Amino acid sequence: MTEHSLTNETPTEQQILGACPHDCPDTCSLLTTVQGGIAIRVQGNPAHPHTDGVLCTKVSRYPERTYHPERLLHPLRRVGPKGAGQFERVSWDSALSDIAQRLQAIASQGPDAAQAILPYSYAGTMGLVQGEGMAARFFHKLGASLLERTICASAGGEGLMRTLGGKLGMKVEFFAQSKLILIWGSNSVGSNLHFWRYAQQAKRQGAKLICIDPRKTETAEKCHEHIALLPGTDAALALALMRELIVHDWLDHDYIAQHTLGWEPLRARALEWTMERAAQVCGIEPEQIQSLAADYGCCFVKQQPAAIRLNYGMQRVHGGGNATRAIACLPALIGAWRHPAGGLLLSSSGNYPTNRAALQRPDLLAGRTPRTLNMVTIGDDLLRDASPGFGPKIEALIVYNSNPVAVAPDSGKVVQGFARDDLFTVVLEHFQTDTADYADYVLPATTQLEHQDIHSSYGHTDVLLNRAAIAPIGEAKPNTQIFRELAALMGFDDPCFTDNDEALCRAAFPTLDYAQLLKQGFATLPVPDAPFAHGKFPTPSGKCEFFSAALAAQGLDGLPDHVANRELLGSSIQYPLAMISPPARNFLNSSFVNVTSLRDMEGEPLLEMAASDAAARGLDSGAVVRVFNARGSYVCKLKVSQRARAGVVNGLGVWWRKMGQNGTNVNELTSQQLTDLGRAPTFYDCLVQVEALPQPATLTSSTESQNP
Ligand SMILES: Nc1nc2c(c(=O)[nH]1)N[C@H]1C(S)=C(S)[C@@H](COP(=O)(O)OP(=O)(O)OC[C@H]3O[C@@H](n4cnc5c(=O)[nH]c(N)nc54)[C@H](O)[C@@H]3O)O[C@H]1N2
Ligand SMILES: Nc1nc2c(c(=O)[nH]1)N[C@H]1C(S)=C(S)[C@@H](COP(=O)(O)OP(=O)(O)OC[C@H]3O[C@@H](n4cnc5c(=O)[nH]c(N)nc54)[C@H](O)[C@@H]3O)O[C@H]1N2
Ligand code: SF4
Ligand SMILES: [Mo]
Repeated sequence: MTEHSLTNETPTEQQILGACPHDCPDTCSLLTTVQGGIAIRVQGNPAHPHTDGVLCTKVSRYPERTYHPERLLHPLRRVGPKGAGQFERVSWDSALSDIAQRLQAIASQGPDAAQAILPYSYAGTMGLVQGEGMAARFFHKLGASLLERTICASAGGEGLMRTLGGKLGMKVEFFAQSKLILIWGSNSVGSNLHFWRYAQQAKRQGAKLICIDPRKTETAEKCHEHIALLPGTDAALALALMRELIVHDWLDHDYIAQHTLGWEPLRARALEWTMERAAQVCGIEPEQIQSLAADYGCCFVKQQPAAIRLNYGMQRVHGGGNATRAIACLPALIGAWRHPAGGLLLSSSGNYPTNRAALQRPDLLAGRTPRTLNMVTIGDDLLRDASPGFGPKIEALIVYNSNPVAVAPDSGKVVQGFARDDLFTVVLEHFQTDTADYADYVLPATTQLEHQDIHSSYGHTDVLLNRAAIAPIGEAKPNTQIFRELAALMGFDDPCFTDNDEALCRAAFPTLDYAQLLKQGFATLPVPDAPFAHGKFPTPSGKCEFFSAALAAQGLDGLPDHVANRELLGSSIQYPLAMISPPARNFLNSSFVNVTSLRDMEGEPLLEMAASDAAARGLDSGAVVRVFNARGSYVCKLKVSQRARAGVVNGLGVWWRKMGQNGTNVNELTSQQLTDLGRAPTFYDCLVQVEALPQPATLTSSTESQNP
């Protein structure tokens, strides 16, 4: 709603409170300035302590993304071949009625036939309402296949769950008072900015910061020490660190005795990991482990708080679940949990009293148990025929809040699957993404400035309400509205399909004071300052479970161990380099890649390589290279960089394929293999080779002579 001043020509400004919708631990509180119905500025809310008036570069450019000239404004129907991006404008009525008919035709083939329909979504918005609010109701009622939403965090999540009992840990604000901070598998400066501000506060007060990351990131540069281990070797490092704590008796025996389970077997396991053995596995010097252990042990001796900010970068490998478990054992060993500023934080999302059942209504399945497909293996699954083990072939795919053609692994397969002529695909989007290019229908969705939502966070412990600041652009509709209208067309008459977004927001946290949310935009959960000071872990035993009987019962190792990468450095002559593909600072996964000012900051798709590896291949910075393995081949610019360690190349992600030199991105190279725990992807467990591409002149002529 806009107001116009009576006294002069310029419309008055209004400020609307919102929440950043992106998949980022910080979940900032937004303040959008609206003038004459136009959002002219998006700022960080100074009244929200974690946001503290500051946004990252990406989201401070939100008006540029919202009013982007390429925003999808109308429903589109495909008129060219799949992938060619040729569409014609159609009305909402004709698009939705055709989609409803197509889905109905599939669902009516038999009692479980709707399983041939698959929703595919992730965290394009983290909002509980525009996320799975109305969408899950729709798919539950339909009886569509269920989706395991595991593309990001489920190895670490499962590891944490089996050790601490939940996605719980330190409150982020207390990092400001820590004396030692291990930043482990996280590029906080780029991906967790507001945590980094607390870490900076601690640094100014004398804390030591140590970064554990194969890449020398912006964060690693600003820490006192950087341990550039090989990808997928974190458990070996953690076990050797434990051994040092044991050998020097830097152990809180009282905490271990009272609040942990499985100390004796863990001790025996850790004693197998000498510094020399771990150093060899990790590709680092034994002295680095010694020094890390001395710093961690010193906090025990001096009774100073030692904190670990673990992030998901370290769990995208075969052994990601075990590595998380090994690291999550460390704070208990030195009793770090006794202090509010000690312990570990990977995710805080387990603190929220979210009523997911009220939003998503699994009861609408009404006793049916559709199969569950894993979003990581979408490439293979789209190419599978019907079989007793798999169930029906996937006949229809509804994609929202995700860009799988760019972000899912092994994209050669993903593209082949999306290109199937007998697959009916609907994509709800803001932009014509790589995925939208393969759609039969593209439906324009509203952005966070145009719809209402409610948010939890995985980096702090506040709930945020997002109010619509402006009217929808063009004919865009909120995801919820699209699923409401589809439900009506399919004859779903349960009253829950008429709930509006306000009702959905209110249903998410029934125990919360909604009036306060409306007033200040956020509400802080009542969470104890030192959650495990007196044990009380929400595990089956109530203790920090070094040994997990639940894992052992599944035939798995009950203790954490080092589980080597599937694609282990040194194991292949053909593909001798390990490739990781962590986020670029100015993109968020594949979001923002099409925002010109941000793309200009990132330049173009790059591969960082150590000088020694480049010299061995006769390559220089600026060379156009082919990065390849048995799964595919990706062409980009080489950057010889001290950010890359020997043996490891960094292909920063996640670019849109269509902006890549040969129409691919890093995921052309990554595999669909899953992790040890949590059925998660192994993006950073990936071997490649790199070679120069023929000179630009040759490249141009060969491109010209190619048939499209
Ligand atoms: N700017 C920006 N912010 C983001 C994102 C983004 O794309 N861009 N992504 C968001 C998402 S989806 C998530 S899940 C969160 C967290 O997302 P994360 O992917 O955890 O993001 P980063 O903080 O960049 O941490 C990844 C770091 O882990 C390092 N790493 C890779 N392999 C290993 C390993 O085997 N061991 C160790 N120790 N380190 C390893 C990488 O070099 C990188 O610096 O961040 C979110 N924030
Ligand atoms: N190689 C490699 N691949 C990776 C990773 C990596 O580190 N390396 N990281 C992985 C991780 S951690 C993650 S979380 C995944 C993320 O993968 P995705 O969840 O697919 O994230 P995005 O690429 O940001 O795509 C989200 C899409 O949702 C759209 N969207 C946003 N809001 C809305 C909305 O309200 N309605 C609708 N309909 N659409 C909306 C955006 O325009 C965007 O195109 O990628 C994974 N892929
Ligand atoms: S992406 Fe993260 S840092 Fe940036 S505004 Fe959103 S929540 Fe804040
Ligand atoms: Mo993620």
